[in-house]
Amino acid sequence: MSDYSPKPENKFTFGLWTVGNRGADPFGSATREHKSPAELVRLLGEVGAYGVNFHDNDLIPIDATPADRDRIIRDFKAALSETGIIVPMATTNLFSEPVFKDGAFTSNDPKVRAYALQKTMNAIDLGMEFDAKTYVFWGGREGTESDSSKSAVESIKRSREAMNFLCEYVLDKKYDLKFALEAKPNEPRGDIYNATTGHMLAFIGTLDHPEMVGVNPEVAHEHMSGLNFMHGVAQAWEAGKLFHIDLNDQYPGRYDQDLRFGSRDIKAAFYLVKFLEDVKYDGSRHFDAHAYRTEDYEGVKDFARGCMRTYMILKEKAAQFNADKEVQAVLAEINANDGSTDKFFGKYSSEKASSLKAESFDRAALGKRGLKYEHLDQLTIDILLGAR
Ligand code: GCO
Ligand code: MN
Ligand code: MN
Repeated sequence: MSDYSPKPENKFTFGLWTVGNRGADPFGSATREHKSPAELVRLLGEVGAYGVNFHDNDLIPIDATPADRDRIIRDFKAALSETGIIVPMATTNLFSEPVFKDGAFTSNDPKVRAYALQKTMNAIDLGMEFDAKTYVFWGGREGTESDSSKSAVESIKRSREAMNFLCEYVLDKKYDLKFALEAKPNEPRGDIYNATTGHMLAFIGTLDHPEMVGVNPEVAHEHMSGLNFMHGVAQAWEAGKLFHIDLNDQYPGRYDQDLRFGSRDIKAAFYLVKFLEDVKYDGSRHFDAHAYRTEDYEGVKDFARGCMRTYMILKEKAAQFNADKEVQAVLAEINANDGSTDKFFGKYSSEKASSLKAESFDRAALGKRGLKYEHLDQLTIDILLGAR
């Protein structure tokens, strides 16, 4: 029997808001009692997680007194040192309070935009108290229901101005911190700006300090758009921008489900895990999901253990795929190269262009070749279903 238990090197992390989710939904109130941040850290310790992430107000309630703040931080730090759990990522809640009902950095009201910047600087300081290395920006309210209300161009400019300001803040304070931007197409807004990881990658290129800023793609957010998540992750990776990742699952076309990782689309989860392991991604594997509303805290532990276990099983399956002789033989055949066209690739020259234009290709023969992808896909399915 394989060992699927989580190891520190797997860097499995959970947000306080994930295992702390109390099961409320738009139609019903909480089904689980409140647990303090310190209690949640102990729960994470029990299931074998490596790290915990938080929004400023997951840790310190927005109206906490300085004395509350000190006590919460003291208890939280004690739980961290007791369990060995670290804080790799922090973020700001720029969505719960009514003040952010029309966005934070993109609000039409300059007072709201200024307050959002102030709140974020304070939240960055809080993250640095715990030595967080990545700071996530998820603009849940940065969008519209009606496009008569806000300018889409102005909103991008405002987002850019905010990111530039906050990058300078980090540089000014000499913090060792990188930003990771998380896209989502909708929910809670009707439509959210910079809707996909691809939009975010393009946006990052327009910032004053693009080197400080990467992305935090989330499975559910790309599946909501009907996109192939692994492709977005691969593009971010290739651009050197995969700074963090949010793992969960989601049926396309439904409400934001935040399902346990790998519980819906096993095949997509497999290609994702295989990708992350093949390229040796060494950042956090953050499970941004929550237990069903039906669960008590034992069920929350089942949920958290399940996220990590499925990842570990798929990691083993990826190794099996890579070691499978038949799979590798098909891949070698698909990628065969007799070298005869090598001279046409690489840097452009006008000689190369002329010789390529003079070359003749047997288009019909090239088009007739069967590629064996059906066979390869069935081999993959056999591996996933345990039939190989
Ligand atoms: C969501 C988002 C959030 C963010 C979190 C961190 O759909 O609600 O995924 O969970 O990831 O706010 O920035
Ligand atoms: Mn989400
Ligand atoms: Mn997320």
